[in-house]
Amino acid sequence: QKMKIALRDALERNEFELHYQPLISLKSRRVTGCEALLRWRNPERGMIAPSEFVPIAEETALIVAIGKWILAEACREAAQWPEHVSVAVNLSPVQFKHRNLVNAVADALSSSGLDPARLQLEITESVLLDENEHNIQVLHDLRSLGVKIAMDDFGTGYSSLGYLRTFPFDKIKVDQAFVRDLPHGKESLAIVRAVAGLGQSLGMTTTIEGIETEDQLAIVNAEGFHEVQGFIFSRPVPAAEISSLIKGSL
Ligand code: G
Ligand code: G
Ligand code: MN
Ligand code: NA
Repeated sequence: QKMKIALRDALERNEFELHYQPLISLKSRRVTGCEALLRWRNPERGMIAPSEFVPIAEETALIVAIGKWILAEACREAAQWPEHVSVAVNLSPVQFKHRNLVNAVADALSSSGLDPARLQLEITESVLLDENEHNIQVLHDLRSLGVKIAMDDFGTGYSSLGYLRTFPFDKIKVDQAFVRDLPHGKESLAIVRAVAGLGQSLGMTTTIEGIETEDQLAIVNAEGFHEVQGFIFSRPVPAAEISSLIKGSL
């Protein structure tokens, strides 16, 4: 309850901010997008990571209001980037339970003027786990706005493959768990290879996250991934720093 009040105050006092981590095209070696990642700058406790407060924001449904702010802020920021750069926003399953998600996305697009094709919404399979039919309808409604839909943390759930049949995702993001033990993990390599092939056959963009070393980068490049994200290129940075990362050659 205390935390709920603190989170509501934080939203009112404008203590949330978005950091951005670049996504790099392996073909052009340019930044093609940035993932928005939520941070809470608390006057007393300093910067607080989302793992510490997003679960509480979800339990209390405050994530709906915070999520609306995130969408508006990310679109406003991205409208100032070069046109070839997209913005990726994480959606919580709780946001799908509330009718206003499609409106929140439409409002963020219209007030920022951002081309809808430059907004990517990242969902995890938990969105498809329950409320299946309602949520799939919402995904279709969202896509009717012209935005792209990505399946995040691919491979960590228990039915990731099955969900690829329930909705035609634009992008699959392979979870960093499969990168961690590369280049030596034979099983991880086999899985990463299979997902790259799967993405090609299904016509989905393949992204892999958590790339930290040159060895890992060489492998995912050889396996034909379209896009990578990871500390090897950049950690998430404040909005003020992302523009120069986008312009600079990585
Ligand atoms: O940036 P960091 O690695 O600390 O993010 C940890 C987790 O927090 C991410 O895996 C993501 O699920 C969640 N998260 C970060 N930003 C957002 C956001 O804007 N909205 C939602 N719903 N979750 C977020
Ligand atoms: O769950 P989601 O994929 O939305 O969250 C991405 C999270 O992964 C962010 O919290 C981000 O900080 C983290 N991340 C991004 N790149 C790397 C990386 O190369 N290594 C590690 N350990 N974490 C990463
Ligand atoms: Mn994500
Ligand atoms: Na992820």
